[in-house]
Amino acid sequence: MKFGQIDRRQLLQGVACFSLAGCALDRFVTGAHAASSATVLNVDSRVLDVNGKAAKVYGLTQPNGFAGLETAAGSNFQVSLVNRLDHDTLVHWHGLTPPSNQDGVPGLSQPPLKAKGRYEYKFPLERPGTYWMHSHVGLQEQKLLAAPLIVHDPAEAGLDEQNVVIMLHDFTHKDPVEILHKLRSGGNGQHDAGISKSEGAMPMAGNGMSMDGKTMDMGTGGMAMAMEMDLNDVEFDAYLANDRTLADPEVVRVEAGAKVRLRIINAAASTNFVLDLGTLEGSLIAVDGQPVMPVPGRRFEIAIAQRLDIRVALPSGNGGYPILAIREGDRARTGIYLATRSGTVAKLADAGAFEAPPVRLDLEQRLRATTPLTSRSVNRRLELNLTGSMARYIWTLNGRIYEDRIPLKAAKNERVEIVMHNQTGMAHPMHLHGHIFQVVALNGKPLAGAMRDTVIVPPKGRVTIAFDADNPGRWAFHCHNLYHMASGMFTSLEYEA
Ligand SMILES: [Cu+2]
Repeated sequence: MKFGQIDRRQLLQGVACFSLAGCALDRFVTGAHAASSATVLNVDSRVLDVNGKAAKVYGLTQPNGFAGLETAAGSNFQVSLVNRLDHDTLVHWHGLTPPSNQDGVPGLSQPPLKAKGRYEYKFPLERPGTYWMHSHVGLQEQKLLAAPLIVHDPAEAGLDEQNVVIMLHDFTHKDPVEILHKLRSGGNGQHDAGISKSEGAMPMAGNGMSMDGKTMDMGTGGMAMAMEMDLNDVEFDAYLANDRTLADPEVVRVEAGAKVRLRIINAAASTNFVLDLGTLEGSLIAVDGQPVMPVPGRRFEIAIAQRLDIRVALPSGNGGYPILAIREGDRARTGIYLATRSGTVAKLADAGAFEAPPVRLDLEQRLRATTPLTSRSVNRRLELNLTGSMARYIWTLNGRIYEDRIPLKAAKNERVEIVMHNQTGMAHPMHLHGHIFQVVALNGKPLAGAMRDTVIVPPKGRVTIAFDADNPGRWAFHCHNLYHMASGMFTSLEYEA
């Protein structure tokens, strides 16, 4: 699978492009943006070598092997999605705001795409940014059914800046269905099925409400009802950056002194990371594709499903620079290298000396949107309790699993505010489909925070988001930890007629 590292200078010089996406960008850069036909995206299976062991995973590629899609704002998103598998799939365009019936969520937006079937998608692309696409069917995302979706900004066409896309995954050789089954059978079977050994103590269980409204028991470890917070509930075999581990990392060639825009996508099923730029000084310029007031730094939190756009300026001499992603609460890491043509790269182990802290709201509280929501009064306030039980591995919203949900309601043109209150011992990266929201309060403290589509709500924390109800339909609203979502932490936002 080819990930698109487009050298914009090559494009500007008219050198033949080496990927379809590059060609699309070239058309855009040169202004000859002719009426285009749909880009074919094939969902297929493929074999990936992970640390010397073959794994059958999914792929989401154009016919030339290019992973995902690069296009430009101001054009149409026009895709022909082809299912080359022998079973159902469906792909969600994460961060885009399509009409509801093109959002790719089975049961809410459209039926699953049958084996050998094809869906056509077409809607205007207004917002540039770093987005991604992934399956919303079963646990397919864990088997890498995901790809980058980059929407370039026409206003940035002349920038002398190299785009480098980095897509992160957590990887397991096990069957994710088996992992989920073991999580749900709970308790002491954790050591043999890819389940983390790190959480011996019980976390606090939700708000005492189970999905059937009865008081929730604390499971076998109830007497030890510790306040301990859980970080990772699945042990993985590897962490990938653009499908590769640090044993065989991608090396992206750059000019000495080059300006680089990293577009980092956390496509992991169940892992929050801390991004580490090493000796490079970065400037965070966008989260989830939406611009923020620049935040300087070398380490940045990135929760499941979030994206970071970071500008770095390389030193003038030759060199190699690892860009790492470290699993929270752990030393395990993955990454790529930026390296000048004669710059050497020293191999790094897949575990470093630095244990990344838990991903919380440290970065979030520093973020300020460059284009916040307009100032207006809130028409509707909703409360969403993040509930559940680690012991029984049932994760819920307002005490209910998806099948028993009471949809959140909104009416067109309302300003809606949702207070999310996490009553569990795990962090939950919450994703609302079809809208870009603003983070307007953290633990009750107001801020003019980032515009986003995914925000982490830490254990016992409260995060308030606001958005304009401008995209009627039925929308998914869920925790983006795949195993939490599959266990019930999923509701919908539905517009009143
Ligand atoms: Cu969750």
